Amino acid sequence: MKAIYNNILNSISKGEKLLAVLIDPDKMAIEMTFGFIKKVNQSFATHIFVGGSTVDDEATEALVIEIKKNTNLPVVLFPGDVSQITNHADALLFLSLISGTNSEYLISKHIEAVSILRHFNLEVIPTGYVLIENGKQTSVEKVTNTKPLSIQNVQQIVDTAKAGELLGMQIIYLEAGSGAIHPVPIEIISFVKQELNIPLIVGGGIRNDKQLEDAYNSGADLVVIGTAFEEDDSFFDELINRK
Ligand code: 1GP
Repeated sequence: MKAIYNNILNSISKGEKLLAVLIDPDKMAIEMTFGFIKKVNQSFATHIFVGGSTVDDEATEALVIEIKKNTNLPVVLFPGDVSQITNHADALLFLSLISGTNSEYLISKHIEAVSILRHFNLEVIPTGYVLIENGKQTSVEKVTNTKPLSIQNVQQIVDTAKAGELLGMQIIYLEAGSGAIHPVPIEIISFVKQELNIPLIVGGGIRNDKQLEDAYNSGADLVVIGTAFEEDDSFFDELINRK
């Protein structure tokens, strides 16, 4: 039962690049979902991620049900909290915030999630989540009460990502944070990629086609974009043209 993860591995082996559109249940009204997902379907997006730092209980489930009605793309949970886990999605990024030392986000929330996951038929993808400094404080930083890794200390970032792999995580997610001023620098993506034998996700602050292309060219296997679509859905048109 590793369909989503195996598909990611398959795409990578064929040299295909992946794009996830991130939808925050706090910012997407249910009645807007149909129109938005229609645009996602027309773009070259390969995945839909759903999650946010602060989301009302049950808002995620209602949104995921609505999204699933309107697309065949895999819907993957990217939860800010245990309350965002729903059995209606296809998979869950089981995020451990390995760039920080807050045990809540390293292991405690995961223990809490087990009583829910035990009854669910949800693909769980163990993910090493690495927060990188971007020029401003992001909500991940505030909510988790952790500091991002400095972009000056590339070796520490590389070693953190590698430690995640050696611990058995199946994906590493380099995160600049939602609405980041600067996306993860390309040289950091490239150094991390050279060390890893598992897929690499990159997200945060990617707002145009050039930044997307740079992330892919430096080694991102899957890029996550949320804010650029939320703020201006004409960004989809750029992506439709690439299809
Ligand atoms: C945030 O990496 C994602 O967790 C996407 O970031 O909203 O800045 O695209 P943006």
